[in-house]
Amino acid sequence: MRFEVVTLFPGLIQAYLEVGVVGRAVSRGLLRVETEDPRSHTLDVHRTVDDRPYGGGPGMVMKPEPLAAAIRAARARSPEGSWVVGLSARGGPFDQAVARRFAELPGLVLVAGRYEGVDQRVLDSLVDEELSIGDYVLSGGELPALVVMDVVARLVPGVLGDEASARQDSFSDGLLDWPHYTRPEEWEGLRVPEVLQGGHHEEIRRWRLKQALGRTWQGRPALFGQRRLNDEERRLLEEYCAEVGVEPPGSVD
Ligand code: 4GO
Repeated sequence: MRFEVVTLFPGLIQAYLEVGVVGRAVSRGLLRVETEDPRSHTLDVHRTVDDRPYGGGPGMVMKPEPLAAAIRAARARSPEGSWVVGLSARGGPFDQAVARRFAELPGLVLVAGRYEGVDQRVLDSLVDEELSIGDYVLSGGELPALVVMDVVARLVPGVLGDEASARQDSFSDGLLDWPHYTRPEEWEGLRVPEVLQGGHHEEIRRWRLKQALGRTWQGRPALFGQRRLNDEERRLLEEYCAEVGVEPPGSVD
């Protein structure tokens, strides 16, 4: 899979690519990430990429010509069928389902704006979809671009190890994670749950599923909107609710 990031700060993107799961995927050739800087497409001596907003008001707007040239350069390097995504607080919500759709594409061009935003005509002409990573305002689209890249990269075959990728599409899907523990067995008077120390794989599987179900129900009940529970899951969730004293979900069929 190929990512192109259009950004005035390519160093931000490059730094992230040197570490961790994504960094390893790049060095193993599973992902290819390139950047395109609109400033390299300016023609004036000051290398101007922004200008004052029509209609007045504070702040500056990314001017169309260098940004459009950068998007076109990135798109020209991208395989046929790649998708151009703008990162913006007014975009649609980016979530795991959008990431799964993107993971099927040959390439993504991520457009990270700065200042107050991007000239609307560039969005209208060159951007296929605008996405937001959450309801807050950032100073630039680079962090959202990295978020999208990281989430999508983890879905590319081979990027995660077998175990981690199996987990990603097993029952944990659509649920919050279960609690994790490592040594020491007791830390500041707090003990690791007994069940995790026994090596009874079936009991451990049930405990984790129960925790994931219970914590999702407690913290993010709306996530159950899209998810049907099987008999085992319903029973485990009822057990969890009884143990912590919260109301279980009403009978859903
Ligand atoms: C994306 C971009 C927030 C998001 C952004 C978000 N703020 N919630 N700011 O995904 C153009 C100039 C947009 C700054 C950018």
